[in-house]
Amino acid sequence: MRQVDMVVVGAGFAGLRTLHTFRERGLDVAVIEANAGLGGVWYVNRYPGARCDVESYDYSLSFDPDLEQEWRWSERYATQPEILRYVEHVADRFDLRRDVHLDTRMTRSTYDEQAHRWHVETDDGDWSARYLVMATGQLSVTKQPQLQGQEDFRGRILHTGAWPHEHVDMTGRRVGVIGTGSSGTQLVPVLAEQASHLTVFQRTPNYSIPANNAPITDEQDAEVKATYPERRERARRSPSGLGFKPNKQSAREVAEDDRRALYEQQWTTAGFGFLLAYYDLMLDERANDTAADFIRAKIAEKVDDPTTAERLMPRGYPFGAKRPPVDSGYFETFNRDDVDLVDMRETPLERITEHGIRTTAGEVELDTIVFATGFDAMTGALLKPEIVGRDGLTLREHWNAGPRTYLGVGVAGFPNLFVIAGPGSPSLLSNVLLSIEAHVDWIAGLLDHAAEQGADEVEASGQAEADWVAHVNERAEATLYPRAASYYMGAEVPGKPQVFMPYVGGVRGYRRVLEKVVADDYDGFRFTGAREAVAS
Ligand code: N01
Repeated sequence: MRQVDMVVVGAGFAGLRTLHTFRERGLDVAVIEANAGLGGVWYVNRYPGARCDVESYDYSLSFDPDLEQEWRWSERYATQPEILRYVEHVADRFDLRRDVHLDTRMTRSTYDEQAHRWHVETDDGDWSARYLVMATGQLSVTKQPQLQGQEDFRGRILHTGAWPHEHVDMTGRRVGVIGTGSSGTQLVPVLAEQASHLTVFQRTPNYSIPANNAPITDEQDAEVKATYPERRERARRSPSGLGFKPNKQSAREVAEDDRRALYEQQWTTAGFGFLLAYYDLMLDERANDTAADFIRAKIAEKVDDPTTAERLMPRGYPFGAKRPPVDSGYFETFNRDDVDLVDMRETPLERITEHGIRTTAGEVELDTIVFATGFDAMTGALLKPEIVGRDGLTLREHWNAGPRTYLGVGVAGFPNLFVIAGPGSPSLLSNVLLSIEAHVDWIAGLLDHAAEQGADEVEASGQAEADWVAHVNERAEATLYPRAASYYMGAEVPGKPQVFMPYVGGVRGYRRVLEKVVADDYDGFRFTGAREAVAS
């Protein structure tokens, strides 16, 4: 069994940043990665049109000023290949590859209460480590629907989150896409250019915001790089980690013309930040309605056929309660003669057939079906391997009513296990790269504190965890977020506990919580094991 100080699971941004940080602090770190390459979700999520919906300058690592200065992003929203090149560059620049074990899947990890160490089992041998860090991402286990008749289909079935590495030529093919979240919304305009005919099967329409993507000019690049520290600080102090200053006005207290003018301006500039046009969009249903109405009117403007436009208009849940896609020409794609929309609420899918998809309105013949059906979000990758803590309790058992963490970082009963951007932290409600870095640095401080105490065991207390879970729920209940069947709520996987998982308190508010915990000597964590360790 190989002995290290820390095993990190996952070689995406979170895993690589963890490796770098703890190696710099003198720990012997091994990263276990199931994929054949670095990059986590960006390694597998390579469907045509895949790109980030956070601006490139913000969706990048901030720990090294030279790295910030030397990397040149080409577009406002980077494509998946560009992000992957960046990951590779970071790995080479900081010599990270030598501690990453690719093609290696963790299958089970068990905490040894005597030795205060994790026994990490993989399909390529075992490891023993003081610390186990789950850097497995929030959207890394794909949700593969099992539709009736799927095995009968003679064509090809693909998933956006597990796209083949070789080029997939869709030229002249009849393609069907199921799923209209961020992935589907990005994929559809690109596929429409290639396929001979595209049919989009929609279950729930989405409030998609235009990306207004554009190449980055040299002047813009120089401008950002001249003030990068300020930009980073703005992001850290903003609610979402995107640097947008929240508008302190209510959408309801402004004149209609002023509101429309602001929405117009946000629509053409802000991307995801549209959600922050007024502070109460996610707090007050009537405020939210003003934004939802604006977006529906935009859809009506963009889509020529009124019936299709009506079908594409989201209704019945608040704007933002499902993560809004950020698109480039999604709605306009339905003006093409070779693109059809099937509304599965009107004409439900009956089954997959040999030749395509049959709904109650008849059969659509297809050569390729693409599932853009998303992920088992936030808990999928954490519960896939078996993680066994104190007294033989598994994480799955501990989380059978939904994920329970202290601050999204620690789990009671699972000493020396840390989650990066886990449930109970801003995670998917934030610029996740910023949240990843904040967690890695915070855990570094936590382990320094443990070392100062002479403790070799750090564990969230059951009370601190229970209080935090209650706080996370209470904050979510005060918003409109729980009013949609979203993956934030665990609604994406049948049978998954319906609990609001990310922390809605914002990056800035969450950072204050973390600072307070530090000021209170890491209140809520137990530091133990020193005497036993010294004695043994
Ligand atoms: O997944 P989703 P995604 N039958 O869960 C439908 C990030 N991301 O891969 O809403 C029929 O959002 C489902 O319908 P419904 C980003 O955080 C980022 O698109 O459940 N339909 C929905 O339409 C994003 O939010 C980027 O009714 C089924 C869709 O499939 C997250 O990843 C790019 C179905 C799933 O949407 C996930 O996005 C891509 C079924 N059985 C992704 N099951 C960027 O950075 C599911 N659906 C831009």
